[in-house]
Amino acid sequence: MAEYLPNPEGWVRDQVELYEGSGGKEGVGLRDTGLPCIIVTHKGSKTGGVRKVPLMRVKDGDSYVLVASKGGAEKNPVWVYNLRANPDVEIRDETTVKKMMVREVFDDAGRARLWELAVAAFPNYAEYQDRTDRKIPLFVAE
Ligand code: F42
Repeated sequence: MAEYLPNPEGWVRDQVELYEGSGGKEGVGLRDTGLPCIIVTHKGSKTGGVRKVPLMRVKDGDSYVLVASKGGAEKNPVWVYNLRANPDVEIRDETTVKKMMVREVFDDAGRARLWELAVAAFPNYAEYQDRTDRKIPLFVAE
């Protein structure tokens, strides 16, 4: 079993610990918005350690859309490179945990459809995209 390497960002780490520690019964909502989040457990591309990131829950049927917005930061979140290197993930959605595979979506039509779902689930994503020059990476977990 690889070692769990907690997220260095305090509020994110606290959410992961509450969410996972309660078996998905607590800590599901994003701070003041209360909008639902999922936890994506994956492997660090350099350390090989277990990484856990909370993301907004964006569903496309039984699949999840993972939006690498990082609040509109200039650089991609590090988990993007982890997922590109190793697409095997485990997704916790409240009390349900599933092993899934991710793939990045590059084509314009595919991205446009998923982006619409993302903004419907979490309207701030639109503002985050306006804030940055990078094209926010999108992954589908299925
Ligand atoms: N971030 C999003 O991008 N999209 C969302 O929808 C989103 C929602 C959300 C909801 C709740 C919440 O609590 C947080 C939310 N976040 C969302 C923030 C998200 O959870 C991440 O914290 C954020 O995207 C930043 O991701 P990051 O991978 O850049 O994380 C940083 C803080 C981090 O953990 N960095 C580590 C560090 O030590 O600095 C590195 C982690 C890592 O993966 N290291 C790799 C390894 O091998 O272990 C190697 C790294 C390398 O150098 O290549």
